Amino acid sequence: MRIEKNRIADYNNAQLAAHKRKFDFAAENISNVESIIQQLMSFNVAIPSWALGTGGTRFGRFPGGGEPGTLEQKMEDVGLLHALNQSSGAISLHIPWDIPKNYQEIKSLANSFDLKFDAVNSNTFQDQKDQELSYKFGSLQHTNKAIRKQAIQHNIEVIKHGVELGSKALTVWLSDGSCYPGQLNFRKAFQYTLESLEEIYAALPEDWKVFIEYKCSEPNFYSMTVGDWGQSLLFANKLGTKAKTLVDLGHHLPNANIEQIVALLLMEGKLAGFHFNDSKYGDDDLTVGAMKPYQLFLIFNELVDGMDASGMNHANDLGWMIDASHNVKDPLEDLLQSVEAIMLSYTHALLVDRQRLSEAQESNDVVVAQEILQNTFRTDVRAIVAEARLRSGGSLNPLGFFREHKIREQLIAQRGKSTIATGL
Ligand SMILES: [Mn+2]
Repeated sequence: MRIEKNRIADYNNAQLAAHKRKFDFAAENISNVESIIQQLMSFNVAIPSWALGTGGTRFGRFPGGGEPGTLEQKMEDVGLLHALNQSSGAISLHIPWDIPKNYQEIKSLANSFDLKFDAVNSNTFQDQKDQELSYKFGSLQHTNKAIRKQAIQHNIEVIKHGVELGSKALTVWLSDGSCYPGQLNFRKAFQYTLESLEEIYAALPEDWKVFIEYKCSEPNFYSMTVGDWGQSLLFANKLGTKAKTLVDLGHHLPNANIEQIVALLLMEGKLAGFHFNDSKYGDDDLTVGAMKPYQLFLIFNELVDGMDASGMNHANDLGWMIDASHNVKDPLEDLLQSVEAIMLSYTHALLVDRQRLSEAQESNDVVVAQEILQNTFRTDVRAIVAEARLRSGGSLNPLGFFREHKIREQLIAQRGKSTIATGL
């Protein structure tokens, strides 16, 4: 299904007067509000093809109905999100869960929804039905050369799919590691992984990048071969300029200072991009900003500061993606909430008075430095984000529209109550 532009316009018109009051109030004290709105309008967050169905845990899964059963339907869902918020204009495919049958048809479908193809993702963390050799004891790190070769070949295949679609990056997340002390020789595992990554790196087209995602634990619980940003950066530095470190917010040990990690990776020119989510205990994959919105703002504060320091383009020079799971919410509603949280944090980061903050830092005025950040964070910028959506042709209230126009009910009517999104 598609949402016609005039339905969004009608919905917006009914709310326009109230919005204008809120926007005028919010914009009153922001001298550069126009340039902030322009930056918001060009900022997009990719939606992964695996986030459109109901998630679950190893204990159970409770699907809500109307889930996309095909790649085409997943793109349709991202198209719905993008129509409503005008900030979800990209999809990130997971291979082999979402292999296009006909590239031209998929590309023109993407075009019709105004979607681009973000990074493509390989999968060597599970065995596929027709797979010859098992990844039970790892893939790129495996002691058996034939298994490493199979995993390398898979990644090269993923690059080929991405080239056809117009992607510009491969994301490699490895579950490789060990569950018990003694299981693995750490140095050998690192060397095998490096050699495998070198072969994948050699297959990258000239204008491509490879994103190396790290994770502290799970599914391996004693060691992860790409376990933290240090290990990822080691690989990325050894591989070359096209290799960068990808930060997933849920992949750190508790209380890690992610904003500091981001600042240093940016300083080194080695930050690939982000997988956004939120968590309380581990890799909870909760809605972005649901638990720690202040941390999200502090991360965006470093992102904007670091990107500006090296003259980077906020919208295009890093990969922005949501990587979350939706166990008890409608996936589309959850994604709308996540994108909204990201846009709010980005707006807050754009609002920080960097001159004053820098002066406070130079003079060690700790109180003023904290005041600058917290006063910014406590500023209500929701109407500014809504204004950017309005000007882009999106809805003033995406969630409200989704509910009022019974989008999920329509998807259930079209697709049925028991469709299951592939890949979960
Ligand atoms: Mn991730």
